[in-house]
Amino acid sequence: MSKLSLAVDVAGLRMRNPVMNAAGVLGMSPPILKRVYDSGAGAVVTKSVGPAPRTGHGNPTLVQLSCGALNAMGLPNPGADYYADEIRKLKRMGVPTVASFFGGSVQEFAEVARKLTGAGADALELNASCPNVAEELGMLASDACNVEKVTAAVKDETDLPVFVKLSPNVTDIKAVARAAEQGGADAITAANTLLGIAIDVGFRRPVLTNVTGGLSGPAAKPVALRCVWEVSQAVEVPVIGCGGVATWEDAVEYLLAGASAVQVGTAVTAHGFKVFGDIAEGLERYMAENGFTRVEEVVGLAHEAGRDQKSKADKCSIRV
Ligand code: RRO
Repeated sequence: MSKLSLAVDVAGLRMRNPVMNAAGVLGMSPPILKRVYDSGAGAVVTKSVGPAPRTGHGNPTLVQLSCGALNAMGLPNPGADYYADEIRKLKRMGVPTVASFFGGSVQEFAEVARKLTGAGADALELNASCPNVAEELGMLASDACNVEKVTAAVKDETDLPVFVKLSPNVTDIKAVARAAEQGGADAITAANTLLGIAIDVGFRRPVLTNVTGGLSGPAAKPVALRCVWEVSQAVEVPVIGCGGVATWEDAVEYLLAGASAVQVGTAVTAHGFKVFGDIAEGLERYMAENGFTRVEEVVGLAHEAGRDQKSKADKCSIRV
């Protein structure tokens, strides 16, 4: 009988287990991301970096809600050149690193991808879905044609695995996922945050300076899980689940829905760094108790039952 292993290979990124942090939550400082790795993550993901330094939106940029968090950071980052050095430091510390990035045009995406590849990242996560910017960047999320173009341009610049992170704020995420795959995406990350708003009743005005923000945490989980479910049916490449993962049960739900790995974001604020190791350990126990030896054996297992349930539900629905 083969020995149980949590190790996964997601589109060429080898990890000791399928748990990462989500881009943004813990910034990009090498010592902090090293701590994520030392706390049990299989790989780390940096905050999204762009071609030039950017301050982001003014405060307040984050609101804690009973159901999660709403952020409108506005892509603050020190620019790709500075970042490249930080990635080199992380790599010297032996941390498997996914560099998240964005651009304001096809050329900028390609240019940043080239710099991050040169810095030694293990994989790139192309952020096609920041909810907190106007201009063409904000529009990219729902434009399948541009997602394909940007992905293809990035693939021309790098031999690294490219994960394309999609937005849940679209009518048909399957179409955008297929476009990314067509452009050469090696994996799809589903999903970024949900557009939301919070209003201060005392001041009678929106809390966030940017007015709208991206909702993450428990409230986002069912939506992101549905995105993973749909995307994994629409594309051949692996899917990475992101949205409200806080426990090993959440991670297993994502695997059953079709994700090959998961990312943990908002839960780090509630549970601390130990959340990564706790999820990996819980997943290992679940696999042992249920007779699985490889993570891949769990991936997508709920789909067959889902198809049966759906066809029964469709038969029972009343036609008028
Ligand atoms: O920086 C942000 O405002 C931000 C980004 Br880049 C993103 O991808 N998702 C999000 O919720 N916030």
